[in-house]
Amino acid sequence: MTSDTAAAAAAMSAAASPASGIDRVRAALRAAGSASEVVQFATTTRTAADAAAAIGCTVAQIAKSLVFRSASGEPVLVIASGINRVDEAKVAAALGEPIGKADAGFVRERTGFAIGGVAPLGHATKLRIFVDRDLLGYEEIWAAAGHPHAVFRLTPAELRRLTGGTVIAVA
Ligand code: 5CA
Repeated sequence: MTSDTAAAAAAMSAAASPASGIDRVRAALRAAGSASEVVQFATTTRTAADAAAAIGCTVAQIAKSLVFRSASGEPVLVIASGINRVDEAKVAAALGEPIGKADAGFVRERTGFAIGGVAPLGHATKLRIFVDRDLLGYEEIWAAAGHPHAVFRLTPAELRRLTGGTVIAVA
């Protein structure tokens, strides 16, 4: 299978079965030796504000996973504090090439997750990852778990370890 075919298959299975995104996150957590548990809510956790309201934490403690597309067409994941607006110029400077917003199809194809449920790990393809340094200031943070009603709790140190992301100022 080519990597394009694999990405398309992962994207199709993510579309066909909402639970598969959560399963993929759980599997990635276990494979990395994390004991973090996925928590599902009846209410939506689609946005950082929704997630914070459901969890009962601050919006700043939500690690939102935003997908961008580099000028050369590669996926770039920026994991940012829920209160920060990502400055594309700062990410571009760290990456070494311009980035732009990714559309919903590109996000699904490259991560295997639908927007609103993009997790920081368990992706369908390899992504270049940057972590917002502001997230390091919290004892615990929460991230999407592959579905717009699912999240998991972790520490900033675990986020760095699980993603291998480069810590930068994104805002
Ligand atoms: N589950 C929550 C909190 S963990 C979550 O995923 N939040 S999020 O901020 O990471 O995801 C929502 C983000 O998806 C938005 O901030 C926005 O950047 C992006 N988004 C929303 N709609 C679209 C769209 N139509 N095309 C591309 N990106 C979109």
